[in-house]
Formats: sequence, structure tokens, C-alpha cells
Amino acid sequence: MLSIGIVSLVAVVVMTVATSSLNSGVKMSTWQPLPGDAVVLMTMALEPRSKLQCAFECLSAALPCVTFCFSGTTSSCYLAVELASPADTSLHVGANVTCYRKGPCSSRAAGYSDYAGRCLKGYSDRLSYESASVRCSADGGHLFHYKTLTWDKPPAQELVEDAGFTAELVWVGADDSAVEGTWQRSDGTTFGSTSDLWYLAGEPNNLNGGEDCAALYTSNQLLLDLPCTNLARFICQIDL
Ligand SMILES: [Ca+2]
Ligand SMILES: [Ca+2]
Repeated sequence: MLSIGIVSLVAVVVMTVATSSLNSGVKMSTWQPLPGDAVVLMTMALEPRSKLQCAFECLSAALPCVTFCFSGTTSSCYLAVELASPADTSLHVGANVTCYRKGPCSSRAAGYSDYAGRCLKGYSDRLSYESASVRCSADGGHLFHYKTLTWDKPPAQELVEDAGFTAELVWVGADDSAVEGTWQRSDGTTFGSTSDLWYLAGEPNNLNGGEDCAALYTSNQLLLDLPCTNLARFICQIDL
């Protein structure tokens, strides 16, 4: 049984558009694979290109493109729309074609991508902890809730690589401003100074009695406490 049916409703136009190099910033984490039995309507077939370039073509297409399909064997790229009720599966492009649709994060706020079930965005401007929190709130989110190494370290690693945050400290959402040594996130959850989230044994050290905000060290995805007035890049989270 073929995994994907591609239905030709309009004449398929084979494009010879030169492969664009303008696809920087397009991330596959923005896209979700369609189920294997999904049926889509192919509206345009492009010359072979990479999967990321195919995603870029979908984003920049003049026609409404919410789905693209990509063949891993031929690198063929198809721009498509999903069918609500598939009626005709007469044209199949092969079992090795996978179709992707924009994930839910793309419609929540600009620049957010799906990282394991939550929307994250790395901001490059450097702000104080409070100003960074305000920026995240304006997006309908909050500073990244870094809760467990198992669940949060892999997406953090992926995000800082995508964002190019190399060997620096970026704000995440936790502070001990209310009770020294009790670290609280904006959802009310807390963790202590002996959590394995902290960087080595010496952190948090509340240096000079004035470090109440948590930052992620992007070389190892572990936390340090810093003065909240420091200016740093930051990661915002929108919950799905
Ligand atoms: Ca402190
Ligand atoms: Ca510290």
C-alpha cells in the first residue's frame, strides 16, 4: 500500500526555478510530518532540491502552500494542500515521499518553532531578566521553563545550535528573588540549589549576595545564577 496519494487537480507545472540560497532561517522543526495515509493535492512540482529548500519554497510560494512533500530518493519537491476528504488517489508519487505541514508554533507568534511539543524562540537582543520576561509575555509566552535534563536539555541544545548561541549565558525562566535559595518559575514550580540543573557544584553561588536569576550556559545546557540586571540573550516559550 502506498503511503501517500498525491492527487492532481490542476495541471502540474514543473518549475525550473534556480535553487535558492535564501532559505537560511527555515527550520524543519517548524514542520510536522503528515500521517502515512494522508492524501494531499499536489499543486506544483519543483526541480529536485533539499528538504529544507523545499520547505523554503512552500513558505515563499505565491500560491497558498500549507504542505510540501519531499522524496528522499529523488529529492523531488512538491508543493501541496491537504485534502479534507480524499476522493481520488489515482496519482501516487511513491512510498518514499513524506509530506509536511506547518506545525502549530508557526501560527502562534513570529519566529517560534516546535521543539518537542512546546514552542521556543531564541532572542538575539540582550536584555535584563525582567525586560526579557516582558518580551516573552508580549508573545503570549514566558521565559523558557527549564525543568528536567531529560525533557528540556535536548530541545535547548537544538535551539541554541539553530540560533547560533555559542558558549554564552542566556536567560531562562527561574529566579530566587522571593526566597533566597528557592528557585521559582512563572508557573509556580520550584527547585532548589542542589538540583542537577545547575552547572557543577559551585552554582548557584549567589555571588556577592546579588545573583537571583537563572541563565542557561549554552555550551552544556546547565544553569548558573546571575545578577538579574545583566544583559543577555534569552529563550521564550509558548505552551501548546
Ligand atoms: Ca540568589
Ligand atoms: Ca553564579
